[in-house]
Amino acid sequence: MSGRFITLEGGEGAGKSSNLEWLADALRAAGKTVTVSREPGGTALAESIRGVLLAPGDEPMADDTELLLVFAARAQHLEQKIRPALARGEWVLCDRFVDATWAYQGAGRGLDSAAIADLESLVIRDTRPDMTVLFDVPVEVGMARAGKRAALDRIEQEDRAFFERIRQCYLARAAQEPSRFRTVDAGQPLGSVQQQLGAIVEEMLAWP
Ligand code: Z5A
Repeated sequence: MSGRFITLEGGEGAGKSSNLEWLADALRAAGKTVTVSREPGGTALAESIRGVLLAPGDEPMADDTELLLVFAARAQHLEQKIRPALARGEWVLCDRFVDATWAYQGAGRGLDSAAIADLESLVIRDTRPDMTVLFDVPVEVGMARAGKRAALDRIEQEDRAFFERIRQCYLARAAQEPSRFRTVDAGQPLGSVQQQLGAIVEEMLAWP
């Protein structure tokens, strides 16, 4: 038995969380057993690591610490949740995965690609997404949406240039791997975004 692994990616306020359950419901309506998760997080231990990663604090977090924590959470998530669900034949829908590390730690923080690639092969091995849906939104639109929240987390407090590098990295990765990525214009109203997602769900349901 082998399930399907779908990841959702995008910058701040792109609408991943808003559409995750919509996608899960569409797949369940077609008879699929769906596990919904997120990164960093997805298990109790990985959620604890998420808390450390995102909490603003007095002590600045070193970029390498951030990178290692992201992969520590991912290792736990893969081992305890993603691989077992895929082995049961389930469809795993995950809000962010390793493309976020390339975007945030790679393009955003400017960390060494070779280090990220090494950690990627150590932790992920052959558990790769079958499809990645990129929610693309102009940075100012996404930041305005996210800014309506009560408080910004540690990473959300970065500046516009940081988020622009992230957006460009995601778009470049989508262009490099067109067979895996589907890009949604997430600057549109929710109804239009879900219309685009509907076409993507149809495509998934046609998989052999
Ligand atoms: N991170 C990392 O650095 N490295 C990694 O490897 C991984 C993650 C995996 C937590 O992720 C942080 O971890 C994240 C990257 C970093 N950075 N930060 N900060 P997260 O996914 O949990 O957090 P997030 O990206 O900040 O979530 P978000 O800003 O909430 O984005 P979203 O889930 O895509 O958006 P949303 O919550 O669905 O929507 C935001 C608001 O916009 C909300 O009020 C909606 O009602 C509204 N919205 C959504 N869609 C629309 C449309 N179409 N029109 C109008 N309004 C809309």
